[in-house]
Amino acid sequence: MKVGYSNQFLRISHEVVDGLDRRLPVVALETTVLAHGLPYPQNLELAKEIDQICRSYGVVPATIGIIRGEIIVGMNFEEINTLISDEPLKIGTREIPYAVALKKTAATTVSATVRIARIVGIDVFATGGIGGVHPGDWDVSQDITELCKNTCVVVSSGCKSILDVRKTIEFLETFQVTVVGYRTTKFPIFYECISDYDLEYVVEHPKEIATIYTVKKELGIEGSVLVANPIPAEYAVSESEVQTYIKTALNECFEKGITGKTVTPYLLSRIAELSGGKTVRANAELIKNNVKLACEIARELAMGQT
Ligand code: PSU
Ligand code: MN
Repeated sequence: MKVGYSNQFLRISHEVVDGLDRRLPVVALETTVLAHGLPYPQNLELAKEIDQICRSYGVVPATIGIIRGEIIVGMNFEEINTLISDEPLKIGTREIPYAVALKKTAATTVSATVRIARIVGIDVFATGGIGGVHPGDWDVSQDITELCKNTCVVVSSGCKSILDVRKTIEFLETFQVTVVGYRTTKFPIFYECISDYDLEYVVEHPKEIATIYTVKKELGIEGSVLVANPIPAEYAVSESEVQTYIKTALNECFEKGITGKTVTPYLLSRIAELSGGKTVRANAELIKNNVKLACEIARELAMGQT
């Protein structure tokens, strides 16, 4: 398909088409974190705040999701509201064809969002945390395989400590994902900005990230640049505190027989309840912080093109 244009399965909003045509900075945003990661109405409020942040940077926001089989790039609030209220599926890249063909409503995870962003030609994507390697039986997120295949700048706050963080970092290496810490030498673990996991490659400025990405793209080295951007310290929740909530919630999963991809949404909602909303606030703040950095990178990339 021609980059930047809608087709029978995929509709790009006029604003995003215009942004891509004029080579304005555009940032892709996912919908799983809204639909499955945060409670209502905080998720809709966050969507509005993200939109405002993007606009304050002169960036076109491109929220991606699927409504009744139609892939939408550049969802408006009404569409976001429809999606989150419609008990959407949570889909990765491999489920995109299923959702479209069977006319499902679906929230896109990191993998599906990066793939759709690539299809339409968006280079920068902001999220909360990426999926990775789960502890225990084999369960490795498609996010990692997508990041190794498709070229995009992905700004995240690392991954949650409910994952096996060390194995996730090793998988990122095996699959040749370029990982850089933004002003940090530690791989962030979502709610907490410091961790026991060292990051070797550190950048200090959004322009450096834009250049790394441009080099990767120009040389044809497939795969993404994963930017590890820690939660602002004032909103961090200590890992020891988070661990107590996780322990309780995991025990409940075991007792209730909750497995597979419903585990993370269950853990997130229980951690939110057990922390009295503290983790929800942290989640929203780290996403906003990632959106800001993504906007700065997108602006640097756009400036480099002219
Ligand atoms: N981690 C979080 N919050 C999230 C997710 C992960 O801290 O909302 C979502 C993202 O959309 C991510 C997906 O791409 O979960 C990974 O799911 P799975 O492990 O099922 O691949
Ligand atoms: Mn999985």
